[in-house]
Amino acid sequence: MSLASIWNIARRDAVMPVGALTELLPEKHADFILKYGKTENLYEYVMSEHLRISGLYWCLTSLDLLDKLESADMDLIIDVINGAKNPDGGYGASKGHVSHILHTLCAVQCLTTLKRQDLIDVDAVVGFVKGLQQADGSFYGLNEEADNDTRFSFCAVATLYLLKKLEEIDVEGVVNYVMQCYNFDGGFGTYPKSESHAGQIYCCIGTLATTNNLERIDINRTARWLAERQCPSGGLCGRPEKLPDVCYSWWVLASLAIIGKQHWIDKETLVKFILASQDDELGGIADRPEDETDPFHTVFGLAGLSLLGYEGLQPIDPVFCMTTRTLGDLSFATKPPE
Ligand code: 3PZ
Ligand code: ZN
Repeated sequence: MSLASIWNIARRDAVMPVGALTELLPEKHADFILKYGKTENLYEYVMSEHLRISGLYWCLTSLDLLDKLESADMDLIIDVINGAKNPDGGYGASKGHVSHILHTLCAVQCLTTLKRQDLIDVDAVVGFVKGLQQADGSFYGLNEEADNDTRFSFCAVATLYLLKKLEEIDVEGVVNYVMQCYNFDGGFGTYPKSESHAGQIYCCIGTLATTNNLERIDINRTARWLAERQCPSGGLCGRPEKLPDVCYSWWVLASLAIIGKQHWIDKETLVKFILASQDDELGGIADRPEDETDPFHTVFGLAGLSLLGYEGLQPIDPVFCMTTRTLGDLSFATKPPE
């Protein structure tokens, strides 16, 4: 017996339930998503107000993946998004909330998916995003809060890319800041010198891909860090010693797909892990088997299955987590690998 296999026994992992689901339940997931927006349940209402625009993005992209976009209530969604628009050019989580780069990206993603980019005041959004860039190239998430997290660099770059306005910011500055967060282990952290984390790696690789700078990293070293996140259950985790989670199957797998190394993880066991995280009664996908489902893990579970070539789902773009059909010529994706 090798030391590596002893280590694997001791490793933290999820338990795969006996009799777990092995087929996708697309109709259940469409029902779950469509019902979610309508529930007046207090907990969901409170959560959804602070997350409303990103929640809409998770729901709309789930429906787009399931080819059920036409069942969404377009007029209501557009009202909610327009209501979240602020005079500074950005979008808040919902009406009356301050503008944030994450919700601004989600608003642009939703309106792109609905083919209503015409509702965006492009110059105003560009002005808001430009105003968040700092002298070192990094981005704040919102005005008046000094936090230059690399996630905000990606949100800024992705927002402008989708509006074909990338040249409006200091792109070389963004890339230099992201490269300051590149670690010796091949990963990326939140700030210069901070620990590698899969969510941050996705954002930094997405930033490099969108700006055509992937050659700045050692692809094999980064792919190795990512591939090591697969647990024996098949699920992927976000950092060493953490439990696998369906949303990390997206952050890790999409990062590998962007750098052309998706085949470094075991496809069959990952598909099984995601399918086992479905709820066959309520619909939706959870972070791991037998947990409660939510729209966030539903969209990233479906998107992961789509990247893995699971049949019956629309092809997904690994950088933007939007369907390639929606993105058209804005998409980075090629065909899913066999
Ligand atoms: C979840 N947010 O801060 S959150 C999110 N998490 O807004 C949405 N995997 O408690 C939902 N964990 C569920 N629907 C969870 C979005 C987090 C991520 C928490 C999570 C996911 C494990 C613990 C951060 C893009 C945007 C935001 C995030 C990541 C990527 C929560 C806890 C946190 C949040 C929302 C609800 C249910 C849903
Ligand atoms: Zn998760």
